[in-house]
Amino acid sequence: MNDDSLGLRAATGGRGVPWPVGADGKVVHYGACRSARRRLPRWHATGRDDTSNMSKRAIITGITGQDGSYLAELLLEKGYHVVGVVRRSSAPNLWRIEHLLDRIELRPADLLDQLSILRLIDEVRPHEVYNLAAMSFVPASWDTPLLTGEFNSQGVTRVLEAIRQVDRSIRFYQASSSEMFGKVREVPQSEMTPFHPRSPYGVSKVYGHYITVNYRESYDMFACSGILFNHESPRRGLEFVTRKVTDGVARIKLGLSDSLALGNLDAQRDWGFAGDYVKAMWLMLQQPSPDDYVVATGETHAVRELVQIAFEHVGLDWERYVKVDPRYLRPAEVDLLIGDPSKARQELGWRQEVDFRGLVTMMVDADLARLEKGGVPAQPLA
Ligand code: NAP
Ligand code: G4F
Repeated sequence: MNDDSLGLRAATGGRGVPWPVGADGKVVHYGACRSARRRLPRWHATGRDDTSNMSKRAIITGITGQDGSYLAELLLEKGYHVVGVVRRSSAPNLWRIEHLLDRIELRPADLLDQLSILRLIDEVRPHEVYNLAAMSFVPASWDTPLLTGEFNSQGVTRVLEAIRQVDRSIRFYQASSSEMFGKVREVPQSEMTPFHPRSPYGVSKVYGHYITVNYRESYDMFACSGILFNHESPRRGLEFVTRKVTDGVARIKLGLSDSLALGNLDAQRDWGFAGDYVKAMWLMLQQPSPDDYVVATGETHAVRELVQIAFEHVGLDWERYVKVDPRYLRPAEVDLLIGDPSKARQELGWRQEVDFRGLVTMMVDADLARLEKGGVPAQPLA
């Protein structure tokens, strides 16, 4: 498959990615044969110039998703050459990165296809790989539990294995999730809290987390797992509760709808802004050694509170519009999530900038603006 077969010619940068420059200012050559590649130093002994982002290349799997789009923006700001992974689909799904298409390179690969991942890593020779691609919607994981495992568990192994075979000095970020805590064993949840996942999604992410830890411990690879709590934005998929609520509120306000059907209003989540959270991903890969970090706000709010703030923001009383529909209840629920981000704050210097109310009102405003401009639901203008 080539870029053309995906209809991506216009969106795809040149294949001639620059070679990295070493600390001595000389171009680093990796050798043409596999045996030479195997002799490459590991991450702690690399001759690469890690102090300058100007020469760095990063691969983002899941670049068409919410986090991928914000991370691509961040890495471009830092001077990276950004390579985004897109999978074949019957219709392109590029709306979140449309504004970046002339500055990033898109390459075809799929987490289900080991050879495509191996070829990608071998051809791009990135300094950093951010593995954000996943089946990320929890309810869908009960409908497709095996496929969810293929994406979210074996998919991680495929990327790690490709890195191991091509160049173990490549730094790796795995998008782990607070869903792994599930039926929580302690409050708040930290890096030391045991996991008790409550969905096939949560179970699949536990595998992804531990295989990342295992490759770090087995092969001395710079592999980090970011245990991120819920993070949202105007680019969030419409099926997730925050976006469903803010889109619903905007529709009701504009007279396009007269009710909003939701599931469990009592569930509590630690919600932050995706734009803040991608900074933590990058910071993890800039540390002297690899580790795992919880990224969260340290606050929790019920879905009911999210609903109340969103309706209040447009001057409406939520109780007149919201209906509970049992179709949106889950076979097993995660009742309460609240993260302890102390380690990320102390070791990474990470801080959130957008608070919960700021996040909800930002999303309502963005949905109002989109709908007023006639934006279609699947392709928000934000
Ligand atoms: P998202 O918007 O659903 O994006 C998922 C991305 O994965 C999309 O780009 C999708 O591509 C891609 N993808 C899915 N299956 C793939 C495959 N087989 N091969 C290649 N790409 C594939 O998710 P997100 O909110 O940005 O989350 C990013 C990551 O963080 C996910 O791993 C998620 O599980 C994890 N996470 C998210 C949160 C959160 O609150 N957002 C919290 C913790 C962890 P298409 O466009 O082709 O569908
Ligand atoms: O927005 P949600 O669908 O997100 P959920 O299940 O917490 O998962 C998200 O966050 C995880 C991190 O903890 C990520 F790993 C995962 O990829 C995803 O990004 O649901 C949040 C809560 C749930 O308790 C759900 O039962 O909202 C409740 N809820 C109530 N009514 C609803 C609805 N959720 C959805 N999607 N739709 C409803 O109508």
